[in-house]
Amino acid sequence: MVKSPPSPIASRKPSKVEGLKENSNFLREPVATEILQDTTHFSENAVQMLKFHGSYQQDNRDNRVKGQEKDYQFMLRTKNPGGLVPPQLYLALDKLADEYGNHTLRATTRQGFQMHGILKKNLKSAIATIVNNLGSTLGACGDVNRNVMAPPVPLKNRPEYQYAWEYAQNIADLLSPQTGAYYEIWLDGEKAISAEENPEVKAARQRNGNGTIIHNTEEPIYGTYYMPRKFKVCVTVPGDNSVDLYSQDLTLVVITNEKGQLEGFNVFAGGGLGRTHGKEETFARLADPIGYVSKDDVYDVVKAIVATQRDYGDRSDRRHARLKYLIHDWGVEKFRAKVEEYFGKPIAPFKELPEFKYLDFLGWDEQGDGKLFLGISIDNGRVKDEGSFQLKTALREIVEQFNLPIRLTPNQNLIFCDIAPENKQAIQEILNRCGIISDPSKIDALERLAMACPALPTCGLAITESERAIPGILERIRTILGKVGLQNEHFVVRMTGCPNGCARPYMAELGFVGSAPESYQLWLGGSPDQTRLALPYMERLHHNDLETQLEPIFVYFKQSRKSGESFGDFCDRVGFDAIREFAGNYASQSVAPPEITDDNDGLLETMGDSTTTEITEDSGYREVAIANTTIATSKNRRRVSLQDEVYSKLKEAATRQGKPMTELVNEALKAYLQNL
Ligand code: SRM
Ligand code: SF4
Repeated sequence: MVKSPPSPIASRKPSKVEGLKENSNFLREPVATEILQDTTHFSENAVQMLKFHGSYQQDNRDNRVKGQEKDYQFMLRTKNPGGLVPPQLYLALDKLADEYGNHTLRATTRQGFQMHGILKKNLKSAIATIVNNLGSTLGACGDVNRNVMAPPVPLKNRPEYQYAWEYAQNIADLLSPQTGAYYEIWLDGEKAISAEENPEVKAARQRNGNGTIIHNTEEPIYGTYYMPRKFKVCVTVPGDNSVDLYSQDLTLVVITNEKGQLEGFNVFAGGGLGRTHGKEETFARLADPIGYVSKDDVYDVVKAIVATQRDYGDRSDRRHARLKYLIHDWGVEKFRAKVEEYFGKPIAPFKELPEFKYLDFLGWDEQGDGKLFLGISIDNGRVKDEGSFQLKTALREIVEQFNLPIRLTPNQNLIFCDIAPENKQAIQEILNRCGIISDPSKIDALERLAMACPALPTCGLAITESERAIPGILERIRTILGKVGLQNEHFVVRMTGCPNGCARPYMAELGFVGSAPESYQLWLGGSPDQTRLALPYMERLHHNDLETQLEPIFVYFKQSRKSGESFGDFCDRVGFDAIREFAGNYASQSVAPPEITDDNDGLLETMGDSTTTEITEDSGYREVAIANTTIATSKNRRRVSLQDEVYSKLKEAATRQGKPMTELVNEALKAYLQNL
């Protein structure tokens, strides 16, 4: 029993966000007041509290113009335990993306959906629509338990997978904020009809396990101050690391007996990836094994871990507030001992587990009950229609016609579940018509395994490009591999626009972490199954230097790898000193410089803080790159010369409209060409 748990904000000077939580009346204010105001955006204080409701205030950074108001818009994130998206919710999201958003949906790295580009005036209607269609955004962001992850594959004949789904849902319910604020603000006080809560979960929430509960508040588990920081949980099964289990605050691994009956859970805690460049005291950390609990005790141990972090987590420095720092500072023994005080008994020793493997479940397969599932790869999670590639249309048609539930995967892909075999052909025809590849062996393996975070233009924290850059970077990596005779090689590449680690780059075999405009910190040595942290090999790799830097490493890999050894395992085994020495002595086999180096001797014009338009000067003519605005799509760029006079007018119009010049040129040309 914890005799007198400390007041969560008693220790050092609490951070500003702690004060905002205290004054929010359980997440109501200032959001409730400001949502009624006819403005384009919320105050800074309201923005902090809005996160708990599942929304971020953002602005389109491509459209920033000095001296003008930002192009404010909102991101909404759904919470889908185990990635489950019922068909009704999917259709509602698809429609909302067109009505209020930017016509795309984005499957996230934690099995949720994000929608970007929503205006403040439409936020209430969008959230209400989501809730009325069996979804929720409550607690998708903010200092609470985030979406609970679980392996997405619907293997109906593997009971451990069913338990993982069940407990992911139950733990999400257990730790869901109890405040009425969400329904008051977004649904005028009407609680949406949702499935009856599991009575066991309800009882567990109220049970006063040795100080885990805070009495007489709207939030029995969280109390007035909620958590010191975000808190991330996953539930998985032995051997299945589709969830990146070592990167979570709390991981439960289902343990069954020989008959497939649930016995209990192994518990890991203290994983987390966010860090800040140049601040050694922030770091990515793998979760530690803590022990084993029987199934009857699982809610109490979860509450005990949450209470330990709630009461002892750092509330003065948000950079040091995640559970990983508490465990790092205390050590596992002290942490376990404190958890046991809240838990009321010792935690049993960890049960032996088989090795964890990364699995992605793409393509057609049987789910073990006579039905089929279909895993579809989504590049960086972006569901959109573009030219002959009509993914958004295909997914909508499939859900409309066959009413299929979806499981989002932790790798930004999705799985259609419960497909009657007789519908396979019709579904395949829709995919073929919409240009969607369903056979995973036909997808480039680098692309299949890769992930990138959204970064520019929506993410306010992005230092450089990620989602828009990775296609070009992967293609260039593929070219280098081909050049050095590794054409069939593949490994896990992940990219983020800043060190926060949203696409979990520190677990990749080759990680790119935005460190300056157009530059990335390079991380090497993670394992193909995401069971080991990578390490920073290079602080700042300008994208132009990709070939020069990677070619020697790939050549060394080719020459010195053991049979069947993966790229990440190789880098980990030989170590960075050896790689650097080899690279230092390496005479280039002259990989052709990428087109972009030739392109880049022009002047880069920046709007706001993102590079948007590339222009070269040429005696009386200016050249404007006609394509997307990113470095990586440069291979798709075509250069067109404009007369000075036209160029000046274009520039003026772009400034006036707050749009990049490339966008205006593309719009104008499209309109003109249509009429030809
Ligand atoms: Fe993340 C902040 C996107 C998974 C670590 N993350 C953000 C914000 C909200 C930016 C902001 O604070 O202004 C990003 C919104 C960008 C945009 O325009 O949409 C953002 N994070 C994402 C998503 C959408 C990336 C994706 O490619 O899918 C993921 C949403 C998951 C979900 O559905 O809940 C996402 N973020 C992650 C993960 C991976 C995970 O959870 O498995 C991490 C690393 C794991 C971890 O938490 O340690 C992650 N995001 C962060 C951090 C750093 C946290 C830290 O401990 O330091 C921030 C910044 C912060 O919290 O201050 C952040
Ligand atoms: Fe934004 Fe950084 Fe997360 Fe990418 S990693 S979405 S740039 S916060």
